[in-house]
Amino acid sequence: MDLNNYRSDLPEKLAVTMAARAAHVLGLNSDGDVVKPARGLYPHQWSWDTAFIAIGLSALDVDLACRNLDALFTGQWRNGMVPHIVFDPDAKGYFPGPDRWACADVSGEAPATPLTSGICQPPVHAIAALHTVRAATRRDNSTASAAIRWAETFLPKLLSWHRFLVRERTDASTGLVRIFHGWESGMDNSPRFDGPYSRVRPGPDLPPYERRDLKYVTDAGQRPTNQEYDSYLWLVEEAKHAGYDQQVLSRSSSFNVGDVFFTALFAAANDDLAELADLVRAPEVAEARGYAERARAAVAARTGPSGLATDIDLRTGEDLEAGTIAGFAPLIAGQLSAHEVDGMVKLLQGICWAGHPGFKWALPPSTSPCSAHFRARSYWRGPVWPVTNWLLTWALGRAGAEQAAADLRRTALEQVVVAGGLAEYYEPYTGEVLGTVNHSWTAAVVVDWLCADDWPRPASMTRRITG
Ligand code: 9WN
Repeated sequence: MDLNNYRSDLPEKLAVTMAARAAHVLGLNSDGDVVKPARGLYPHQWSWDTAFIAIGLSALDVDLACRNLDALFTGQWRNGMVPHIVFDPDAKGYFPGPDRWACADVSGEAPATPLTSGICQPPVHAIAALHTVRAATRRDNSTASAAIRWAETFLPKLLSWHRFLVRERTDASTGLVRIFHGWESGMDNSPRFDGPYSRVRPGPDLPPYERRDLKYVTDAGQRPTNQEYDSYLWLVEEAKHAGYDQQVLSRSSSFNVGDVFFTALFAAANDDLAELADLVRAPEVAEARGYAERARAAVAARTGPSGLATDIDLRTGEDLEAGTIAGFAPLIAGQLSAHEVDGMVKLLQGICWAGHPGFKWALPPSTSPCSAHFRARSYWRGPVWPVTNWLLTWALGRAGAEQAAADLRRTALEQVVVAGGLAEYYEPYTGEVLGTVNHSWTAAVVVDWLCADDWPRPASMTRRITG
């Protein structure tokens, strides 16, 4: 078969090969039990990556999925925050590393071990936990009951994490989750944050540093700029200066954004937390439902007539209209009417998103090609990210838009197969692989997509991962 002309559904043999390859990538990126995002560029454990990785692993090895989530939560702070990075003491070469964050030195909330970063990332973990438990219940009885026992131990950690977001991060006036760093959104250099970053002024006392990311992605145009990195590092200094105290930061941080996408994921995660609590007969079902409703209402309040939602700069009150994938927050938050879902699907498939006539694949890019901020090769400013495709397929399926979910999933898989690499992100016009080429969350969502379609799964896939 000529893969360059490949346009139809994956035949079974190709699907199995692809799933095995994705499983192999997860194995390649593992250190013991822990699957890191990518060798070289990201050699530690990342927060929301781990949730997506667990979603993929749950199709292969439920216990391993649980162990990855557990490993991440060993870095949970006393105040409940799940840090965006849990550092592996043996892995070097990522900057900023634990010394630069100095969390345990300046905050009594941070664990002394493992060492972590001092910010967080979107709370996909409850979604991953429920996904994992559901995968287990489709297996044999002993896998199912082991997963339920695990969920009983994991639930208090999830609750403490969600309570942190409510108590320390929910902005009283908008109800949105506030973030103090673009890294917290997971969409680091998205044009969503151009306004807020223009107000971050790195001081002359910014300690010198050397970027390590450009050793692994040698085309600097695919990564954030040096100027952006100065702002990123300056915000770390500000957070350290505040002793990572969330209330101090809400007054002092020069970056303070009400993030609609983070808030939407928080709504969805609370729906799943409520379901998980119900499954293990815990009393916190109503509490989680309340958090979900409030987060969903906050997203709805930021949704304009187009149906897309807009972040807000909480320092200035400015609407951060930038035409990015984060606008689809209402779809992620869930519980839209059938009419609203239909509107979202039309937008998603329209010419300003997946249906742009110049695109190689009908997939939504991180920033709309109709936006003046669109850059086809630059990280979160334009490329297509499989992980956001997964979130959209998941949200569409949940909203009952099954055909749209299936179309998106099929096209996203075709892109990965034809490109010949499980890349971090892809160029929308050409489909070229960008960033790192063996990225774990891409591999994880591919495994989930393939297994969700009940394509056969060879036993060798599990062996490759568990060694
Ligand atoms: C900073 C690991 C992470 C993802 C983020 C993605 C990128 C880090 C970086 O990689 O961010 O956290 O160094 O660029 O933007 O979403 O979690 O895959």
